[in-house]
Amino acid sequence: MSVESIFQAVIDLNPPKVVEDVTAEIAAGTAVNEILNQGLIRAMDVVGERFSAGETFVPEMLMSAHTMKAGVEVLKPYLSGDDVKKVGTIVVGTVHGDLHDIGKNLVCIMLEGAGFNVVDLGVDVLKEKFIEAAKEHNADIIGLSTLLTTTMCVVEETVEAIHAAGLGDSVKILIGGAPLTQDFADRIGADAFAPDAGAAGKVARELVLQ
Ligand code: B1M
Repeated sequence: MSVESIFQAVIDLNPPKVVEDVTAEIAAGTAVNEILNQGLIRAMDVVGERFSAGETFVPEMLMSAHTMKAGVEVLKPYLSGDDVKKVGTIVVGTVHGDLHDIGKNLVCIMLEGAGFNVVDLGVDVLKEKFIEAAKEHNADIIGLSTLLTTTMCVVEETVEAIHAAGLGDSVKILIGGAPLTQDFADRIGADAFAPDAGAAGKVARELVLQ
């Protein structure tokens, strides 16, 4: 049992072993961030590299996602605190055309931990849906996630639509996901960029408390 064995169990596509090892590492007092970053997320990076190299295919990526989710479920109570006073509401989703949700789900967990009421719209979310949900829930922030370079333009279109709907003054826009950067956020007129789930919680708090 070790963080290394969690990493290996994700690579081996073995959810029961991931659950067993994550549970054991928590009991042994290993830092939750180490389990997440060095065990689970590092394994997804290896899966991605193998996919790029043509060594694995979509079914394996799908199974690796399922395996990682089993580990995240065990970690979830340790990532978000229940007793944090609510600081605001954030509507979050993966933009239209993109089905990746593991990173977005982690971001939602960390935002809850940072004190937000989180409205998770899921994946493949149309720009109109973000606007409608932000109005309905009187959101302070809209969070846009994407993992594909091909859907970066959809993030830009969604930001434009939010501004065109007149929400830009009352609702801040936070973006994140592997291909996105602070430069990209500045260029498209988003209010903030967060490189990872931990940073998303911190940046979102800064946006509403500033
Ligand atoms: Co896909 N996929 N995938 N995939 N997939 C990537 C992203 C890829 C990099 C793999 C590769 O080629 N190396 C590549 C994208 C290349 C590119 O665009 N440049 C890719 C591709 C090409 C594809 C398909 C096109 C493959 C195909 O069909 N030919 C297809 C696209 C389908 C679609 O979306 N329309 C596809 C499909 C899939 C699966 C469905 C099989 C599956 C996703 C299952 C799921 O999510 N439920 C999948 C997977 C698992 C991956 C990899 C292997 C893992 C993604 C992941 O979960 N990472 C991925 C390779 C990789 O990431 N290394 C890959 C772990 C996660 C914790 O990290 O999501 O980056 P991440 O989230 C981080 C940060 O980015 C940030 O915080 C998170 C936590 O710290 N963050 C935010 C994310 N959102 C944020 C929002 C914020 C703030 C921070 O504020 C709102």
